[in-house]
Amino acid sequence: MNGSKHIAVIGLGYVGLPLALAFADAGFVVSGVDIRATHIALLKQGRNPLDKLEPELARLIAKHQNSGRVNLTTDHYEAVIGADAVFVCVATPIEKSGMARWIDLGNALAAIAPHVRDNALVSIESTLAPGIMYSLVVPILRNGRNPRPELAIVHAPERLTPGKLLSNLKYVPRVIGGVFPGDAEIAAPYYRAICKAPIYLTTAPVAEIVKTAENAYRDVQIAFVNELARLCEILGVDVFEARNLINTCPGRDLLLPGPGVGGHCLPKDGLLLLSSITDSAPSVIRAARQINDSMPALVFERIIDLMGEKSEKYRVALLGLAYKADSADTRNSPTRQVARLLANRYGDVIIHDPNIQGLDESLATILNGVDLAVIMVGHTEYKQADWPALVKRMRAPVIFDTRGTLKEVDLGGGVYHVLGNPRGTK
Ligand code: SAJ
Repeated sequence: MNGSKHIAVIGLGYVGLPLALAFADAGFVVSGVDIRATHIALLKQGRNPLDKLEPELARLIAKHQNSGRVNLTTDHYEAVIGADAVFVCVATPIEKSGMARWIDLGNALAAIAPHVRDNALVSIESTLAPGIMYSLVVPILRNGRNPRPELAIVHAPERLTPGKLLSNLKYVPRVIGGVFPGDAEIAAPYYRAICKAPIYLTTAPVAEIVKTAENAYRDVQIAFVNELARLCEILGVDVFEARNLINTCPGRDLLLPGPGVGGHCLPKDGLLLLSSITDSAPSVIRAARQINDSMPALVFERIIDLMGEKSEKYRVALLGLAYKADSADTRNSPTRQVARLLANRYGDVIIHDPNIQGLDESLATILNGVDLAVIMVGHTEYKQADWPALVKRMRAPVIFDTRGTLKEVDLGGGVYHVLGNPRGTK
């Protein structure tokens, strides 16, 4: 399959934008639509509205600004009219109440349904709760006609990580779940045109489970090691040392404990997976959410303990606002929660992040006169910093490491505490 095909991408965020650019780069004619006029305006100027740490994304935006292969619009009709395939990439978030919000997806589908041409493919890349393809997506797309043979509909859930959007698209295997027999086979050549990894064909309900369960599983794994960290705190055992030794046993791959689970996917996908469960049976997925959500408060308590009596006058610096290492993405950042708890109690709190404009002063400036530096994210810059020089600038050279990032680093006499070991100093 090649560029003689015209595709439309609905929603140009973390998922839709790299997808649209990958198709354009593979020679397809692409129409991209987003309801955010400012977002479209930035893209039309050749500017990258997303992850500043992904240079390849910026390069492709600039490359296709005038390539004639990418048309950007806020008008759904203009985007989908005549398209051979439509890829729906709108966000499907969870409300504060814990309920999934389907309104954005529903609105996007309703906006395109009357205009998608007969025999076109519609692929839903947005993460869905089990059952949503049949209960929401197909009825809206049907819009008074039979979806088959007039439309092929699949769920091909995205598997992208900020910072690696384009390489994930190319090298991470894809799962395509068809609504009717034959639909997944119609979608496969489109994905083969942009993805070098294996492509697995299945049914829509299986694809719904696969996507939400792969992230729920990761959340549960992180919760396990976070629970272990909490236990080790009580027992005075170094959780990072214990973890390394546990992982010497074949088949044990404990993830890393930390100050909580942020990002767009992990905090919500387990809840989406559970959303059709109405009974109150015990749930390891729900328990994992509670454990991971409790971590910022645990970090806050440790900070209070470390500040001790002098806490009112202490200056604390939280190092890292991104939700994970070497990223500039702050969605659901655990650091924000710790900062809020600290601010409620003491007022100002210093936050640093080398990847975020406005928070990227030098560590030497940030740590000047600080009593406690808290490593919230394992950014490479923190691993590679000249700590013996930095601790000299601190008023009290105390470092609390919630990620184990500095365990092997020379701190030049700084007092080191690590999450999961209250007595853990170097
Ligand atoms: N985290 C830990 N300990 C770990 C790993 C992660 O505390 O050992 C925390 C991170 O700091 C972060 C959160 O969990 O706050 C999520 O981290 P993540 O590495 O899982 O990254 P995400 O949220 O970007 O997850 C994405 C997922 N991809 C999609 O949803 C398409 C996930 O399935 C991938 O496994 C992950 O990227 C990845 O490995 O890059």
